[in-house]
Amino acid sequence: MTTAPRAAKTRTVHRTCNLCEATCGVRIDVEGDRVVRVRGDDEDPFSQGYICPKGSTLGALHHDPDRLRRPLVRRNGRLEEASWEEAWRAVDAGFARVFEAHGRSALAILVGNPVTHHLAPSFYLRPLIFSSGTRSLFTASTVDQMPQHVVSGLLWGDPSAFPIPDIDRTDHLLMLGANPIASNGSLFTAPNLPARIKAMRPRGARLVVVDPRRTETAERADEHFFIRPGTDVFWLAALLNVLFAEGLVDLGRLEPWVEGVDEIRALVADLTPERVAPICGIDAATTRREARALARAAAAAVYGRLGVHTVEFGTASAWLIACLNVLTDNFDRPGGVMTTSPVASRIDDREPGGRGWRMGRWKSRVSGRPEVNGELPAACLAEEMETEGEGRLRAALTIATNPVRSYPNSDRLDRAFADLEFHVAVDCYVNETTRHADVILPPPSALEEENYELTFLSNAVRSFAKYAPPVFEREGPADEDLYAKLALVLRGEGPEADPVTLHETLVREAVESLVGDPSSPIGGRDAKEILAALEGHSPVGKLLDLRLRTGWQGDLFGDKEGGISIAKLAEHPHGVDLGPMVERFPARLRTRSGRLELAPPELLADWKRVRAAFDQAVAAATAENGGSVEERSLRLIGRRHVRSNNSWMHNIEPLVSGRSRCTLLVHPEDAAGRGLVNGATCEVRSRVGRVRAEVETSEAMMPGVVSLPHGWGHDVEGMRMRVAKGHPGVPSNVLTDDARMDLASGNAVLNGIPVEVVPVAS
Ligand SMILES: Nc1nc2c(c(=O)[nH]1)N[C@H]1C(S)=C(S)[C@@H](COP(=O)(O)OP(=O)(O)OC[C@H]3O[C@@H](n4cnc5c(=O)[nH]c(N)nc54)[C@H](O)[C@@H]3O)O[C@H]1N2
Ligand SMILES: Nc1nc2c(c(=O)[nH]1)N[C@H]1C(S)=C(S)[C@@H](COP(=O)(O)OP(=O)(O)OC[C@H]3O[C@@H](n4cnc5c(=O)[nH]c(N)nc54)[C@H](O)[C@@H]3O)O[C@H]1N2
Ligand code: SF4
Ligand SMILES: [Mo]
Repeated sequence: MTTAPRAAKTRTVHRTCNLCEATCGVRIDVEGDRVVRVRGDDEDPFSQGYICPKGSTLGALHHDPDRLRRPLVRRNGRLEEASWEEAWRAVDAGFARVFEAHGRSALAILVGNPVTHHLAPSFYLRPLIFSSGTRSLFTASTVDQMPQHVVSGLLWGDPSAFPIPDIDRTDHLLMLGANPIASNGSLFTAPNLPARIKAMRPRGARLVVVDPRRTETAERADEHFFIRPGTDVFWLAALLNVLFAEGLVDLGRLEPWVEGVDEIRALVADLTPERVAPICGIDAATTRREARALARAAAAAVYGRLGVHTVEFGTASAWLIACLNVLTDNFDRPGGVMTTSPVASRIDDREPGGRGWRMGRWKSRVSGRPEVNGELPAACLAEEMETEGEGRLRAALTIATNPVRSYPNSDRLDRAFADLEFHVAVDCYVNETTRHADVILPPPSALEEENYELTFLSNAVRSFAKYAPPVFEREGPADEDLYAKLALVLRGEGPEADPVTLHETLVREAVESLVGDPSSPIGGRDAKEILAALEGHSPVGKLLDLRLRTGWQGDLFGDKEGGISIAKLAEHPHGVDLGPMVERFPARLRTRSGRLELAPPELLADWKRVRAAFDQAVAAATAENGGSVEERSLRLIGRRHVRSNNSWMHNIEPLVSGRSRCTLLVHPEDAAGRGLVNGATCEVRSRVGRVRAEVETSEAMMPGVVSLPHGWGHDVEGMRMRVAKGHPGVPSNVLTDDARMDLASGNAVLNGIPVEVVPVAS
């Protein structure tokens, strides 16, 4: 045994946890090549020492023996370890075969959630997709937040400018369909939300939560209202109705810039709190009180997230939420909702106006669904794989995604994957999806990479920057080498192609475009000088440094003393805080009109669908038989738990130990009416599938609503995740229906699924 004195070998590093959107600072104690302890970083000014149970397992993830370190290649039907050379030859040959037989449009590229937590994909995915020549791109966005992209794109012309609730300064936060105590926030990066929420009450601010389950967040709120799943859009309309009816509309500073107020008034004119009450389950007096509270608060924010986006009227809901914020003078105002000013971005606000934003530049082959942000709906993937004809998807490149657990109607998708001719996965596990792959290329572990949460620091309530170098030496290629090589192989340059060629091109092009742009802060400078200043960094390091140094807080390569660069951030291992969100409108408007378009034609057109559903719901509610069978069925929603992360962290023992969390929550009255017993097994049936789950009766559920978490169901042939297999749970997306969609954005419907629940005889 070589047990040197502990103190001599221990080092402590600081970085940002990359597991969810919260960007918590962590302190990692390392001995040799082992992580011995992960704690919250008390000196991180943004997260202030907070850490959740997932963050503490960063070491366990790195050391997980099931995490892939070498490529796997299918030989005689079985995935076996191979050299990188062999893996690249197999990738090249497989793609070439498919392209020759069916053309490039036969390839689907699927991108999942974890890519947003790594630097390389931020810079390399776009060239990779471009090299592939396919338009069949699917990402987690259409099982998540696509409605918000559409609303941001159409209303203010920038699909990635999200309205972020300014939690630290608000007086009233109305939160719908979000449970940040479990999720730690989404499109709302604010580490340590438990403390931020707790800080509201002492300063007299109120938190109101609207959710069909009395969640962990609802428990901490001043008020909680149950709402029937999928009906938020009607309730939001009723809030707007009250604002108009009671003369509470106030556009404030942005008044000269807002278009479409009369259209919104007309839209909601007959949707009174009284009319929507029986549909939503929120009584009229409460609705009126809440509308007045929003209008009267010194600063209020309305925030809706997953539970209002992943429903049939996700876009309409996101739209009305934006309208509420604008019409109560709470848009782009401290304490309301604001857009962010990320350190790694320029602030190009000169004057309102721009090229606008549009969707539908191409359509999906089978159902004709429009692209949004260059993507097709996840809910269309299976039909695109199954349906014969020109353009049928026959191959897949899956990158950090587990669609067989994350997408709706997942059993159908499982079969479609099994039937593909070729599948390459970039993934660290052999899981429900990657077990179908012909080649799996493992990425480096997060601790082997540089760390800057580029995506989520762009959605943060404060302008914050934090950079950390890798903790450990890499065992395999860098993430950017992997993406660059994939791009080159897809382009047809063969398995020997050298990624360095793409690295150099990307950096050179990025520099040239900035120095060639007179409006850029380094416009007119010498490209050679800038390139020389970036030397010494890795390829992604160069691209990041360029973004930081030309950002609004950047050092402009010597022109601004004390400005931000990687070198500067290296002097501040706990991060640099540059203040709260700031007002950016009207200058930030990028619509063609240069106005804030509250009533864009695309959304007015979609409203017909909303109205039809409302009229139908009213008819059903007043029908003597109590409505159609569908109306009487239970509605299934999901839920998150702080020890889970979508589908992939169940292989870490401390996160799954103890009682199974994958239970069907049922209100005791619903249970009694159906003979369901706490702890017993039931069968949950939907239009597309059925699963067996353990019943857990809970008063926290709204009657008529049941809840099953997603991301479970690990007991399948061919998976190589030993811990997860011992805690399998059941897959909820077997029940979600790919025929339902938020048609305005293509987003999948994952909440409010009609289900029947019956006891299973033991
Ligand atoms: N019913 C229901 N379904 C849902 C949801 C829901 O609430 N209810 N939520 C939806 C949402 S919000 C989302 S974002 C999606 C998520 O959908 P996905 O992104 O498809 O799913 P994840 O479970 O995050 O799977 C991540 C995959 O990346 C791999 N991975 C982990 N780290 C890395 C890495 O560093 N590099 C690479 N290359 N791979 C890595 C994991 O092994 C896993 O295969 O699921 C959606 N599906
Ligand atoms: N611990 C943990 N953290 C995570 C994740 C995780 O899996 N685990 N996933 C990450 C990802 S990818 C994302 S996108 C975020 C999501 O983060 P959040 O947006 O906070 O999502 P959830 O925690 O799923 O909360 C959604 C809430 O919507 C409610 N809901 C369902 N249907 C409706 C409805 O029709 N109306 C209303 N008003 N409410 C409804 C549900 O009961 C649930 O409480 O979390 C991220 N953080
Ligand atoms: S809340 Fe998110 S970022 Fe913070 S420690 Fe947990 S997983 Fe990591
Ligand atoms: Mo997500």
